[in-house]
Amino acid sequence: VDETMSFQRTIIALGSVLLLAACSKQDARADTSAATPETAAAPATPGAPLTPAAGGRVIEVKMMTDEQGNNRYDPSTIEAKQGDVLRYTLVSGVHNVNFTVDKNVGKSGLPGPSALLQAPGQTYDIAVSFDPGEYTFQCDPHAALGMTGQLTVK
Ligand SMILES: [Cu+2]
Repeated sequence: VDETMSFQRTIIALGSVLLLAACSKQDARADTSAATPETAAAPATPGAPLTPAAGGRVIEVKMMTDEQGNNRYDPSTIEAKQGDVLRYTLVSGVHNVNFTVDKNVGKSGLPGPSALLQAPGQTYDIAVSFDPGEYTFQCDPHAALGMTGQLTVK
């Protein structure tokens, strides 16, 4: 009787080990497949040049400090559709772009604030991949001086 019991225990223990091994193998496979698309979609460097989706376009938004000393985006009102690319281009001054969370309550997929652009000609690309709706963006150092913009995503 003792021998039978111990044999049964061995079988049960062996079964558990095999089950564990099968589970951990499956987990590892699931992790790999989940991580791959995310890695591929994320640009290597935030703001790095992007290619619009098929049928999309690049929309250039100039960032400048004009002759009168006004800090502004040109244009400051933009319409875009998902798949387009917003290309913020520094013309003069030092500026950034930040889609303000407080003015975009409830919106998902907002890009984070960009770094300050300091070299004329420098660009910062943002893929229009967020929800259709109205968005507000600003230059953080000049927001109080009115350097803000509106984006409508169709
Ligand atoms: Cu600015």
